[in-house]
Amino acid sequence: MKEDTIAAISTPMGEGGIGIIRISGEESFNIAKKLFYPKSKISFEEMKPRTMYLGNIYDDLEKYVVDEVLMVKFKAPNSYTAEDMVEIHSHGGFTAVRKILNLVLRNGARLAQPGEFTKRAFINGRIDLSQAEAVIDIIRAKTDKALKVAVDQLKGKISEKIKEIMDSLLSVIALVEANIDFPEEEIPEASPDIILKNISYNIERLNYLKEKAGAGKILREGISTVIVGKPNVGKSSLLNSLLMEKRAIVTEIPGTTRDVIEEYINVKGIPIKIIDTAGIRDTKDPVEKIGVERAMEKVEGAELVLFVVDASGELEEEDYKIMENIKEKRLLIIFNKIDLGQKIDEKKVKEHLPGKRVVKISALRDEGIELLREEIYELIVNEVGSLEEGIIITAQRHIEAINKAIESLKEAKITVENNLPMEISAIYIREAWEYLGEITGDSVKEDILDAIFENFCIGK
Ligand SMILES: Nc1nc2c(ncn2[C@@H]2O[C@H](COP(=O)(O)OP(=O)(O)OP(=O)(O)O)[C@@H](O)[C@H]2O)c(=O)[nH]1
Ligand SMILES: [Mg+2]
Repeated sequence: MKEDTIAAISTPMGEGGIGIIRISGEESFNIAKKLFYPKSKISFEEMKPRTMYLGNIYDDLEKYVVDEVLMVKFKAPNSYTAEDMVEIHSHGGFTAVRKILNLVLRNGARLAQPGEFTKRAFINGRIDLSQAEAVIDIIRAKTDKALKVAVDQLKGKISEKIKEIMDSLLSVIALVEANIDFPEEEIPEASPDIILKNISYNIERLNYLKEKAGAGKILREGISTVIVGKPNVGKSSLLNSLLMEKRAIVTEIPGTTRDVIEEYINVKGIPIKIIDTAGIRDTKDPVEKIGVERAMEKVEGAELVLFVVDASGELEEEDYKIMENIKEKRLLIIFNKIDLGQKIDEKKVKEHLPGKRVVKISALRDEGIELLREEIYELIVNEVGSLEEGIIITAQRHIEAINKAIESLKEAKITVENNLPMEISAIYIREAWEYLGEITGDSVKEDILDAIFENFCIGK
């Protein structure tokens, strides 16, 4: 089936040095030819692929030069989508790029859907599905480490591992089927022993990938971390210190922060989504009350809580109430305002929050912040394991597919152990193969595809 020709602006909206319009499909060259007039007066056909040419984009109806641009053509299959493609690099900004896109559309292209260029790269077999997904992870990576994991995925490292396992499963399926179809022939026997060995080995390999997935999810999505405490203890000051920026309003008036403030920080490669909240107390002020409710909601959903107390004062009723609410969470206790001397009873705090670590800081003077970052890192790495070596699965979709494949293989194992006919085992093994194929795109359904590419931006 022939695909139509699509076009979109691939750079972000707004002022910039350049803006890029991308065209992909059969008509790309024809459309570009009508609009682009090279300075060097050579014909469109004479232009070499993958080479930039300077020229003008000319509005053929209104008869005027829209912009001076650079144009490059890519001949199929050597392009991002594996189709004929053209990129027009115009001056950035709101008008020129849009105007050129409109010209391209008027001359026969249709506006691309989000992720459609990457989807075509997948459909045309240039990349597999996990590689296509990596593209969006690269765009969204919040730290260097997250970027590295996504680039590994783009290079196909995850698909490689998964395909190895799929091939190994396929070899057993083939063996079983050969034994069923040609029982008389001289082929290796599909003994229960061989099948069991294969299944167990592949379950082990999948479990290994799964174990590392916790770290992957964190690298991809970050850890949502809520700063809580009663009013005026220095929560917003702590947020500002961690961000190294005066992001939140700080005053000596209790109840300053009303709304929830969210920002990302990078703690040794781990993206931390840090959330400042309203100080928690009983209040009659209707606005502050909503703030307190929102703070409590954020604590519910948090993966890490930074509980801030004013170490220069005594524990108060509100502190006890908050501690009661958060004691089950992954948590660090922050003694703030340590520059004023420590008056708080450390033993009492630890009694109420057993097993949790205390970090002493002065948000005002930026003291102890580096130590706090270390503590955050240690806490996370201790629980999810190293983020360093090996292949890391990051996408929830992949984790689910691996889980389902493991379940199917376990079923297969049971059937072999109970001496059921080999055909039955083969059905389960094939099921596992198909689940894994959802990761690479070998056996993926249309609705899953749509859901994946919907996440992309237009022009990618
Ligand atoms: N001495 C000292 N003062 C601090 C420190 N951290 C914050 N403060 C002061 O404490 C006051 C309250 O700070 P905020 O950061 O606004 O406190 P908060 O917890 O966000 O307060 P609410 O938003 O009202 O809940 C301000 O006057 C800060 O300057 C610290 O480490 N030492
Ligand atoms: Mg505040």
